[in-house]
Amino acid sequence: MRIDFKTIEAKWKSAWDQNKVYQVTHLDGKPKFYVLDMFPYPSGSGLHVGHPLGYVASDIISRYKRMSGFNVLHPMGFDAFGLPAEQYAIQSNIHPVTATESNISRYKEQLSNIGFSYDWSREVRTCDPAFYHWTQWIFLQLFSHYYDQDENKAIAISSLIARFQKSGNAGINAATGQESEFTHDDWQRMSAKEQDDVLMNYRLAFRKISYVNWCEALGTVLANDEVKDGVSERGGYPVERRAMIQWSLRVSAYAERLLNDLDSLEWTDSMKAMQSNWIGRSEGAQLDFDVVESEHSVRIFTTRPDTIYGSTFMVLAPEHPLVDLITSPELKNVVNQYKDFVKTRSERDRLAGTKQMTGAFTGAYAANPFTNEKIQIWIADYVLMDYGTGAIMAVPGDDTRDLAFAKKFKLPVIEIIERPDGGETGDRRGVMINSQSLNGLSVQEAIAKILGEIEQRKLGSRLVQYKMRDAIYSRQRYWGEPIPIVYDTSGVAYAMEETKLPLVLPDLDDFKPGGSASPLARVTEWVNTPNGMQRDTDTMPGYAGSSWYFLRYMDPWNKSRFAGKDEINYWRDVDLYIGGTEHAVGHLMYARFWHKFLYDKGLVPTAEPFRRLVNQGMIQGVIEYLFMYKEKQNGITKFVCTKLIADESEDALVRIAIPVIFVENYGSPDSHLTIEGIEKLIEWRPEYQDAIFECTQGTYHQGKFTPKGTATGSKLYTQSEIGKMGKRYHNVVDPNDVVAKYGADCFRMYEMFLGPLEQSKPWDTRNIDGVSRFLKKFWSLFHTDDDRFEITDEPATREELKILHQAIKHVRSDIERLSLNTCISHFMTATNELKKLNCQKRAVLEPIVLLIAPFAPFISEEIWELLGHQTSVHLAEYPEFNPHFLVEDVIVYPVCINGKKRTEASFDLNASQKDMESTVLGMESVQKWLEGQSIKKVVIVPGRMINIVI
Ligand code: ANZ
Repeated sequence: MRIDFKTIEAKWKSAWDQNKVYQVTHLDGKPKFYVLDMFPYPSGSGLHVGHPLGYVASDIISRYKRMSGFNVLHPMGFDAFGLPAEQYAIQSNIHPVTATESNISRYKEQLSNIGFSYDWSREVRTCDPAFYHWTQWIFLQLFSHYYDQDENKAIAISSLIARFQKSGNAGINAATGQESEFTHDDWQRMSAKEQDDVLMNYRLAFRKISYVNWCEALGTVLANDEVKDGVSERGGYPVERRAMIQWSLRVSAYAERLLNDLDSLEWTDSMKAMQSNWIGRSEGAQLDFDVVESEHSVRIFTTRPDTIYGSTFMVLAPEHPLVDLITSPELKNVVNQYKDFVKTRSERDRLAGTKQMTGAFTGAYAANPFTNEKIQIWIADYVLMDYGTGAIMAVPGDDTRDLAFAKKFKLPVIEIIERPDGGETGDRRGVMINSQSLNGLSVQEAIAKILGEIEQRKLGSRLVQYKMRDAIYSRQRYWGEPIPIVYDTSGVAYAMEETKLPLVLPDLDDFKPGGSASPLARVTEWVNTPNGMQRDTDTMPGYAGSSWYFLRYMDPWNKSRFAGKDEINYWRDVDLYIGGTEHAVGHLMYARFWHKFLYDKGLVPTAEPFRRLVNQGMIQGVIEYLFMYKEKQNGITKFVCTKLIADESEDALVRIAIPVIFVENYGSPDSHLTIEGIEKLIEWRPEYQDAIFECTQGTYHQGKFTPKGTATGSKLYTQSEIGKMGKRYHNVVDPNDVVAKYGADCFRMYEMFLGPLEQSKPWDTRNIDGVSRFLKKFWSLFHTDDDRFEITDEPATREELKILHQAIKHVRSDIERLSLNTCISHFMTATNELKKLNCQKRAVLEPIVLLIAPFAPFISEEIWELLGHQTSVHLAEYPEFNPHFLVEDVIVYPVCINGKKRTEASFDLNASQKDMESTVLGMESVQKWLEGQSIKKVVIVPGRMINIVI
């Protein structure tokens, strides 16, 4: 038995294309169902078997819903702008346009091999001007709106300007960075540039000086979620904090709604938790501490105002504007040195823990407003400038970081809480002590009481803070959407005229990053507009296009709008979104924010874009790690290889996840490392160019690895681990290879069979043969041993129908739960059972083909045609489950003639013997045995058998 899957796949791929089987329109009249995959960025390495895991699942659901009477929108496209695409272009020295184009072709070829039911006519590419026209347009809408906290929505900036003209900014309750108040007179007196600066403090897309993650090697600013462990996520290059003028999006204005609306979503609890932690709502108070012998005061944010009697010093963020104003002259040098040190610290380092506290005393003092005690003002990197007010009252009595800091710098500690047994610092349990009016109260009571006092004495006010930052929106790179803003000679920013969009990215030969200015700044003829303005030269970040692409799929051809009203009102939102957890915050947060903004403008009908979200697990591969000790000698890094010993001190040991290529003993604890392994390390980390590699009996020196000794010597020690699959780990499996060997249906089913969708699991081809054998067996239900298609129109027996309906019941309920691996098991069981019965009946097998069609689209389509159908199986109706066939009180009786089984008959458990007898005698399959014979008697053994004696 052989399935010629290559021919079958080629035939149906082109037939589906030609007949537009998967194309949809919003005018269909059926209920809609929108199934979306997180679209890929087309990297140079193509897809590996891990990528399609989610795509296969969403395709099964799409096909199932389509066959269940829904009009299914199932599109695909490419997130083609952004750093990865550009890095690839730079590395391969191919222009991003060309590289992106060819990467997309490769992806499409790989995807089409797997038989997905995408409506390719709706494909979008974020780097296509027809698409980014609308990315730019939405950006301009954000630019021309502010967030009104009284109305709780975005409002046009023109109405804000009208209010400024009338009464200044008094009484305006907006999400803003504007601190000072101004009157209508002040407003009128401001220059155009000053007014522009004020408006920037209100706009939802705005420019300001921000502390950003600057990556010199990549030549751009990175978002927080693009930085991991102080280095860039892509490439692992060092990142430093730098103050730069940048575009940002005021996501924080939507923090409360982004948090509250999580309740309405069908997402996993862990995804919701990640979102709400990122938003990070904290209730507390802000209050002012006067700086002694100065006109300044320091405003702090605290979630624990109850601890104020224990505040024994203050800490400002080193970037705090007050630092220069209050530092005493003799400490200026120390303070400035410390500030320089902090510039090299990533935000992650700064929040890393209490082990290595650093800081500097400013020489200034503040007065604790409740005790009037004079306390020292310090600066330290554990206080961040862009959270709260950038300053804290330090309470070493109930805060671990403040305590570690106090211990290190010998600052006073006052115990303010008597903790119960087992109580811990900061757990908010216990009774207040040493706190005057608060003594004896619980933490909660004390917070309530002191808040009242703070407000009554006008020392401060209640404040809700969000950890979520405004998203930096500028990149100093070439491969992104140009920002459609122009500046006049005084630097005032203007939105480009909407009718002039899209602002097309100029075609540059030299697109490499250079310093802190974007490559676009080099194109003076593009920068200078005919009417004497200058264009913004930054581009938008990678997440711009992905923040709204799902709306474009609804109407990708629209030239006058981001998508037509009717189309949006029909498709509304995404019913099922499948993608990786790596987007738990970044993409999903930005997309929700853009959507809410569009919702405020009445441009989309729902407040949330993705109703149900499912995260597929990762398919993992085997990674080899190399263990080495790193030590510096005379300025040269030296790596000494050794076996990993569990209790080695972590500081000396570097575990470098390098792509090691093995020639022998693959995967054993002491595999050999080849010279290629070392070369890969240097390619990855050129700064180790001159490092010396030493191992027990071999040396690696300046580009040469000279094994010494015998064949058993010269080993570097490695360890295998299950981890990510990726080019950099040399463990990629190309789906094309699997499809070529086993066929697309087998590939799809095998990916699902690996385990529950949400779980991560290693790619392990050992069991793929099992799935392949199953498909052959399934095929053999319809074929004779010599491969002839053969099917009968005989009526199905009760037993066969039971197998069928058991399968329908389980598969239907498992699909709905997205438990796709168990569906495969049900197919296997049903196939085995029907094979045993030698069932070749259309009445049973035809519904089974329908049932399996979403999983194995090619084979099922081929068999469907062989069964005589002229239209696609994928447009047929999904089989319905009939409980009648599973009712166990129906008994299938073997009907025997003179003790020999000739046929079967089903009867209710409580059917009368008389009825059974007459029914059996009337059956065609019985009568042919009775012809010309006389019946002696009919013996019925209830529940067991019927025997006709002749
Ligand atoms: C006094 C205090 C006493 C605090 C105490 C905590 C415990 P969450 O809950 O994360 O919002 N803080 C405020 N602004 C900060 C900044 N810019 N950088 C670093 N830390 C900052 O944390 C709020 C608490 O973190 C605030 O409450 C403040 O320390 C600190 F027993 O004030 B607390």
